[in-house]
Amino acid sequence: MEEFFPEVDRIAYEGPESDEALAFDYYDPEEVVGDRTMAEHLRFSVAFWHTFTEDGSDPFGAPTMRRPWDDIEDPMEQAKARVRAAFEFMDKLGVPYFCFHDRDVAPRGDSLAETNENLEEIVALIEEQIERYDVELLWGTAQLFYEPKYVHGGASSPDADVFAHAAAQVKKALDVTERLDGENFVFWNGRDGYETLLNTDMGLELDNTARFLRMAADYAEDIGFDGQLLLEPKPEEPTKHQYDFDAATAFAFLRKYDLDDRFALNVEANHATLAGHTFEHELRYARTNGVLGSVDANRGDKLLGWDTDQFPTDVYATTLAMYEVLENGGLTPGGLNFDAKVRRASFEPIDLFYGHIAGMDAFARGLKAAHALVESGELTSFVEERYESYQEGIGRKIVEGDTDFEELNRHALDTKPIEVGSGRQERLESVLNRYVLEP
Ligand code: XUL
Ligand code: CO
Repeated sequence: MEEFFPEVDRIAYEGPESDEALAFDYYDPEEVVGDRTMAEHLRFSVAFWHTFTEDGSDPFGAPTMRRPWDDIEDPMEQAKARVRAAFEFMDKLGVPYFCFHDRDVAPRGDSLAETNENLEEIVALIEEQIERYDVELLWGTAQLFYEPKYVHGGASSPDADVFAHAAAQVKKALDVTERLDGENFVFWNGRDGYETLLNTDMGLELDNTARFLRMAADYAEDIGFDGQLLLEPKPEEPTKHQYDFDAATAFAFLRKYDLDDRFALNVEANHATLAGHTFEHELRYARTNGVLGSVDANRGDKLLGWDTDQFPTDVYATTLAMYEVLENGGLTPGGLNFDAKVRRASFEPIDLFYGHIAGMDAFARGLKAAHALVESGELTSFVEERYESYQEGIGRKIVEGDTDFEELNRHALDTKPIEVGSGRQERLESVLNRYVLEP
């Protein structure tokens, strides 16, 4: 068998005592945590684009990464080698899922029809690899942001021909996602936003975006795709103002256009940072509103104002994220997709393994800490007590919709003094520390 990563065997769980770097310290797929195994809780996925198409170039510098398939000149042969490498990689890593954009896996042709043919040919190979390995498709998506025609957006483009082209691309991407038994389909339409209001009809752009999503949902139904449809919020980059700014904005959009029963959200850590939120805020907002569908697991850098897409290695962040996931009852059919890339200076193929191992271990450890925290009930009992005034008396009447301003006014005039309790933030942070440090 062709080997793209001959220096790596299957990555095994060896525990924190082991000094083997190509092994998991905390991720043991079979270990049962609460009601399911770690693998079932975490549903890890490799992002095809970051792991198999990045070359380490940045606006100031040339590619730093030479991959084993880079010497293959024919674009289709190179694409096939990439796919085979991807499955070898995921198999060795023991990651059960992957995600891809249509244009990550197959080269563009001279026309949309030729591009579709290329995609079909590569998808046939992916299908074969899925059969052969224990790896499945978490989600597919259409890449509607690279080509110059998408300069003003896809669904929100001022040009109807671009809207139609974007629709054709999504149609095909849905077809192949269905063919590959994908469990979800993501819409991150990266240029659906604007640079300046001086040239923008915001109302039409929003209405058209909703029309686009509705037609996509209808088409998904027509072809029998019963996976989850997901919108991925991001506040900026590449456009200055993206319409799906954050979970709250995306949810309001879905509600306004009556799409909230068809779409859930794919929440990404780094996008939360860019929106000025914490990751757990975005997860909580989505969960509270019943639309937490899936997660792009990565990390940003608060000192940098762009989407750094780093591997998530901060155990506090993964603990708080997994707390939300557990309280959500899990993510299925969503998962934790590593929308993350190794740094430009981590250019060796082996770094791709180290990046994923670090992320998987951080989430495994976060899962255990979060599970212990949930089980202890230390946070929930505090929160319950904090709101207990709504259990009886005037509070109960408020939540039951059984009072009005006249009665509340009388209640306020009669209540003195009002005694409010401490929020105990520091105490609760030390509780959190205890679970993070000794899950
Ligand atoms: C861009 C981003 C995308 C989506 C899929 O910031 O996160 O990779 O996840 O298009
Ligand atoms: Co993403």
